[in-house]
Amino acid sequence: MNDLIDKTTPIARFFQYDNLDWYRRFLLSLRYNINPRDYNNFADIIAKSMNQIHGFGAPSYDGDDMATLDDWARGIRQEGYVELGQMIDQKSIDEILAYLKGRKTTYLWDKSLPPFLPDEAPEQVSVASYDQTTIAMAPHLVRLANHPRIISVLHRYLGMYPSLMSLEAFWSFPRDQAEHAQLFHVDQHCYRFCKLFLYLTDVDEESGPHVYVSGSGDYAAHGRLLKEKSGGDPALLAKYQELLRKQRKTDAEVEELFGKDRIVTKTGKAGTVLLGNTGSLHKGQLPKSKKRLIFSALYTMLPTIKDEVSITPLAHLRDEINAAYPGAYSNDQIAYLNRLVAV
Ligand SMILES: O=C(O)CCC(=O)C(=O)O
Ligand SMILES: [Fe+2]
Repeated sequence: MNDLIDKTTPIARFFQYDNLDWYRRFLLSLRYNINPRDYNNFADIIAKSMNQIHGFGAPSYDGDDMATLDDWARGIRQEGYVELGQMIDQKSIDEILAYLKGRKTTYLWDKSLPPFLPDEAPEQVSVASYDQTTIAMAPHLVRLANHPRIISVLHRYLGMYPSLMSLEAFWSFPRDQAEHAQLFHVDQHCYRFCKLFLYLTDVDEESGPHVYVSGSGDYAAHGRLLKEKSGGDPALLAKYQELLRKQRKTDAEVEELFGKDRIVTKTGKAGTVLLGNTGSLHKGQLPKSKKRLIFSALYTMLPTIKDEVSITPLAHLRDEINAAYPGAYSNDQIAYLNRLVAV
């Protein structure tokens, strides 16, 4: 089939139909060539295709909050975030904190800095993060990330079975200057995706609550907003377009464009769970006087392709999920759900 191709040229290997690297490149360039305002349509196409390929039905969840599941999924679609309340009790929080005690962290935004204990974080470190293996082996966390209530909401929201793509847990410290994810930004993990956030410490205004801009994840609505805000003034339109494009935005810029009313600050007791489309504008507010520990799990439709996958062997996981949520999943579903973080 490839006889006509000069196999000595560097490009030749890409003509081979079984070249995985070619598909990888194709999917990645597709990602960057699709305009974000078309993500929703494309996500529907992916969901349909994946459902055909995998043939998974919805997780069989029979909690007494079935109607609420639809409301939550709609909330993620429309506002971007929903709060699921306290899903982990204090005893479990204490067990997680006891497990993490004495384990080292790294500076989330400069991995060249050697690991340190969170209590001994250097002054320039604003956010200290545990590695994914440490988090995957912690008590309760992966089990929570597999909770049928959460998976059922995400199944409704994504239109297909979610994949857990990564696990994070990090301390944010009171410092002088907000940086990186402490400034308003949007994440771009997939055509449609969602993050679970679990507060592991009590979070009030002093301890860096998570903040998001309601409805800002609806990219198709941005055109209308820009038109409305600029009132037909081309210079103003250009200014707001540029502002939307910027990777990080100041609080003042976000207030000017979206209005103060749409900015939502999520305080909550340890154990509080949020589900959020972090394709919405969001940030972790810089803590004022108290440090904050948060766990997050990222769920996508597809592997993110460009991000590295870190897989932890967790031999007990299937039994643990089956025991915690009897009848909720088939073993294939458990394997699929966790395949990018654990085997
Ligand atoms: O620290 C936070 O609350 C926000 C972190 C963030 O931007 C994210 O996890 O996507
Ligand atoms: Fe983010």
